[in-house]
Amino acid sequence: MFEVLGMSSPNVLKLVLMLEECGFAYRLRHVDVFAGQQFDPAFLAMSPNNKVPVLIDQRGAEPFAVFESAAALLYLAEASGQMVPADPHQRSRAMSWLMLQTASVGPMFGQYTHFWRYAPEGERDYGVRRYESEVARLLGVLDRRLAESPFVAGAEYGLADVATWPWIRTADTIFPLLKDKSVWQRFPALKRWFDAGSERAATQRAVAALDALLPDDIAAFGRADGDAIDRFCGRGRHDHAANLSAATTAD
Ligand SMILES: N[C@@H](CCC(=O)N[C@@H](CS)C(=O)NCC(=O)O)C(=O)O
Repeated sequence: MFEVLGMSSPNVLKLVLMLEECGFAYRLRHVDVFAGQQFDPAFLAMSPNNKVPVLIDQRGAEPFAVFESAAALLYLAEASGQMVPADPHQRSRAMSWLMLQTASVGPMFGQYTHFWRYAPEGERDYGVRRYESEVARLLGVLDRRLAESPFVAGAEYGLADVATWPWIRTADTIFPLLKDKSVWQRFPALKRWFDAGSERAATQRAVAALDALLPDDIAAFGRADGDAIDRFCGRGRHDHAANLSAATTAD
């Protein structure tokens, strides 16, 4: 049995998709990031970067926690012997696309979400333009790749698809950039791949499991006051850089 600590977000969906594709039994446990549960010492002991998801392998004598979603995907690939090619070159190609997801797609799409959703009025325009531009560029990178390859890393559905699909789902569902659905005409190969991914039985089970956490997130967000949102965003009295300068001056 595996446990996933998380919320209804794309980085968490990656793990749920992978667990479903590999046929592992799992349980999802909600973490209230708006209440700051990711900063609890017990959580930080598992995830030192105070982020969800965390994968907990409960099959052994002692539970084993894995942080960083791509590391958790690789852990599950090794545990199952599935979703990653054995051939060294194909395997390397899968790692490149997996790392492109974790180094570029996740952070750029995530910062775009931060600016259009959380930036204070009057401070959002430059950030939104910068990250919207990056999102558009990365959608183009993926579209060009998928015009030449059935799946992100090659001929077989695998790790890189599972890592990337949740962020394309989020883009399609909530991004202002894709509110006008005709934008999809610019990315036909990506759309073909995204729609094929949506039809997979494992994807449908994973999305249903993840969406079951949505009411918890909505309730958590509703309970969060301004200070709690500031902690989540690292600003106000939770601004890490300002607190660093204050501590340095006091020394
Ligand atoms: N690189 C991390 C990113 C995870 C991440 O950004 N998690 C967000 C939710 S999707 C989070 O935990 N935010 C809470 C916080 O930053 O305090 C991964 O892939 O696991």
